[in-house]
Amino acid sequence: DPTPTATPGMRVEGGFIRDALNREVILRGLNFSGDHKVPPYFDFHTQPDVTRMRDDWGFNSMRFVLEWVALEPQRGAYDRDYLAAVRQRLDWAHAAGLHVVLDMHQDVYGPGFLGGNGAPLWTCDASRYAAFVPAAQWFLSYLDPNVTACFDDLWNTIALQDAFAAAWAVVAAEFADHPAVLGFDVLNEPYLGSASLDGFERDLLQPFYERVVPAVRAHAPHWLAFLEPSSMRNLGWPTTLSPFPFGDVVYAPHSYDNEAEQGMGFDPARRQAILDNMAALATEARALDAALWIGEYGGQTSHAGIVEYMTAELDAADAQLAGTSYWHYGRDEGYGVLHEDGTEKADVLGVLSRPYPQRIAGTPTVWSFDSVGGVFELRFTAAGTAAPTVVSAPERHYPGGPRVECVGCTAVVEGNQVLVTATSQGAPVTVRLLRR
Ligand code: 9MR
Repeated sequence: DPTPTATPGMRVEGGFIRDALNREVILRGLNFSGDHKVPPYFDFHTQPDVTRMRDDWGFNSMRFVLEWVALEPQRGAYDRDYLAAVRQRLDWAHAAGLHVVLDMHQDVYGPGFLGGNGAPLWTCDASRYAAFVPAAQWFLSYLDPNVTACFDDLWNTIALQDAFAAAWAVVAAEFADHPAVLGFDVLNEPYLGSASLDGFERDLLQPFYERVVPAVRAHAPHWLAFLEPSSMRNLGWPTTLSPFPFGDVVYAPHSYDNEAEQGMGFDPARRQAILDNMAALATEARALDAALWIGEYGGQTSHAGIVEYMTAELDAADAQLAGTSYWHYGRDEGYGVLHEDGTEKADVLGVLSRPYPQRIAGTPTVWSFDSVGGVFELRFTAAGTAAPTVVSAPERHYPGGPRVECVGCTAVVEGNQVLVTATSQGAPVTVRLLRR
């Protein structure tokens, strides 16, 4: 199997996720969100919707939104039906050959705050929910003093952190042996509450991660830890996280353009800022001895500049040899890749579904994709000649399969994948995919 999806043997080393054959693993995929945030905590997806991610679009992974409130609606009472429904979707992912990163999601703390999701009601004082006044734009609700107070409680109450870790441990015990699960994204967009910009990550978030990750790994020792910086990173503040006392860490920031997030569309003049920020994120990942994976990037698909915006994001991720997960696999007129009627948003999917190396058997130096000419090029130094390098070559860019030029290698096209074998160990390899 050229693209094994079973997780045993996956680890992080030298800035990359690596498989059991020591190949770099590059994740490209979509977020499963939308109605994952609200009861009954799943969206429209059926098994064929999962299968098409690989077959139609060439993705190899998904970030799967979990809700603490769904898992533990009452303190200490875990919802087994919820876990069973999650398992069914993990089974679909595995059958489709997709890796899954489980994400304990939250926006604006929890559903106690209108428009929020994540933490169960019992985790904060009811008076906080009652006094909350929602802001005009959902993310501005973070500034409400009651939301801040609940986050402050979380960051300063060890018993609450232990409850959060215990909930994660239930997930880990349940799915430790599930072959689709690659790892866990401890908490979506951690918000600093009233802590200082400088001190939050160092004094509160870092110890929180160092408490939760071992609790999860007590049950699922091989799960990679996908760790996000403070949500202030989205606004451009560099992270102050420092190397962790455990390994197998993937740095998991998000990449958004702030003006686009505020609903103003994307000004193509901001392309360079996306590239520069991605380079800074890669530097931060290296300092943490972590791989880099952008757990969210995405935009309102009907707003101006969406094609330029998403092209900039993927060009930037390619330049840093990073993984990505688009926000989101929804059926809506917002960020979703499908319209409300279920048809594809062809312009957006035309950008997202593009060639990338899924596995690299060697040391990658560079890859890039010219979406206008349809030319993909990957260069690497071959580690050996046994396991193939695998390149995703989506049908929409290469109808009938790509034409392949190989220097220092041989290539076989199998469906929408190209399997590349180096002719000699240590040799420089160049693979080029071209339209027929
Ligand atoms: O796209 C999502 C939007 O429809 C919701 O109203 C909002 C609040 O739940 O969340 C948006 O998704 C955000 C995600 O949860 C966190 N990172 C930024 C995403 C896009 O704004």
